[in-house]
Amino acid sequence: MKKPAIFTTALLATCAMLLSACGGTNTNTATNGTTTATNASTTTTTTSGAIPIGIALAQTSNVALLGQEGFVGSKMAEKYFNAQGGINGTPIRLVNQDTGGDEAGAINAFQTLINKDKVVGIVGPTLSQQAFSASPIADRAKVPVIGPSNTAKGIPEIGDYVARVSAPVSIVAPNSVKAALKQNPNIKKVAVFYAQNDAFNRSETEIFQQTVKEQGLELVTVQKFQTSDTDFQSQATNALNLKPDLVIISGLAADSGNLVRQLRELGYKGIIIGGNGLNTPNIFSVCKASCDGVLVAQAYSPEHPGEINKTFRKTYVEQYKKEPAQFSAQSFTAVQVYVEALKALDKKTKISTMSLDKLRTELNKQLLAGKYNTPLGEISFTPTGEIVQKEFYVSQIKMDASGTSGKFVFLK
Ligand code: 1QQ
Repeated sequence: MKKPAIFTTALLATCAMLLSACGGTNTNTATNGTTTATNASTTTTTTSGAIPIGIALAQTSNVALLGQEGFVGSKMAEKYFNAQGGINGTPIRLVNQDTGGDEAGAINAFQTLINKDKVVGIVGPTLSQQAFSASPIADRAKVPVIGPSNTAKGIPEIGDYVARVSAPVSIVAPNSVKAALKQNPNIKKVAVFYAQNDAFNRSETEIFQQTVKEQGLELVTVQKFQTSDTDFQSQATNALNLKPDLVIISGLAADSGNLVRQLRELGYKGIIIGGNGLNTPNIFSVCKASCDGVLVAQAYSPEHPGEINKTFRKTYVEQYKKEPAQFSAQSFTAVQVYVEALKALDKKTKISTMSLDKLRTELNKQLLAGKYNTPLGEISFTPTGEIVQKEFYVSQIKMDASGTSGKFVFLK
């Protein structure tokens, strides 16, 4: 069976002349005779000839506190790389499908992007919890996926088509424990909290608990909660009765923010470490003044000296009047990987001559083979799709006196 070819030069020329015809039909026969699948509902893609990259992030639900930042980063990348000529002259076009906060939403978004929007690859989903359900679908369909913020153990191992630009908890999380010990070498007793209904949090807490033991600290209690919880009085009281000198929290944004606030309200004065779920300024409105002092390990620093990061940071600050967040930098990076891999592929074999199936397969091979100078620094991938990244950081939240706004201050 003949596979659908896309982006043929002939098709682009035909579409340029017959915009409405291209947008309104389901198949087009380009002048070179190849049958080209197009889709009436993705008219911009087909009429503009832009190369569609799928973005499947949480733009709604509680998880939007994390997903929106990813979305912003991907948008910035689209603008930036298209201004630089896209894929050797052909622009990219991001096709957004909101995943919401759960697995079903992520599965739907992935299926739509794969089958209806016919994207060449996907950036997403926001949570590891969603990735374990949705990414296998892309893998089976042989569509590349780059996880922009999935940090749980086992994500790249989902399949050959699944990679990530978000360094795993095993590499990132221990740094914050070491930073806490630097700030207070007298820490002995540690209380750990984690959201037990979320794959990333189960994975992160395992690393935190292991690090606590490796550092010779005493793990006095492990308290569990749900990502949907808002009241932590009983877990917080149980833990504080044991007089910990360090509290470590693995949750998502809203739940962790509320837990931080309630621990301070109950009188806890020691250091709090937040995991990756607290890695967003969006928690400031949840824990307000109580966010002050929370330590969060980072896989991105706005101060990274690379040229692309300087441009990324400057553009971001101009637009949003604050420093770029890790999730924005990671999504920008995920789009960048696609752009650079597509460019390299196109130089070897014109991608306009490839069927969509072939392009997806070749793109997957190409992206795993490349080296990229990104806002995260220089990165590459292991053959399984794990990110290889050099620099990691720890930040501390500094809230202003009113407790309404704050920032992540990077520790030296
Ligand atoms: C994961 C995470 C989340 C906190 C990212 C938004 O690290 O689910 O893996």
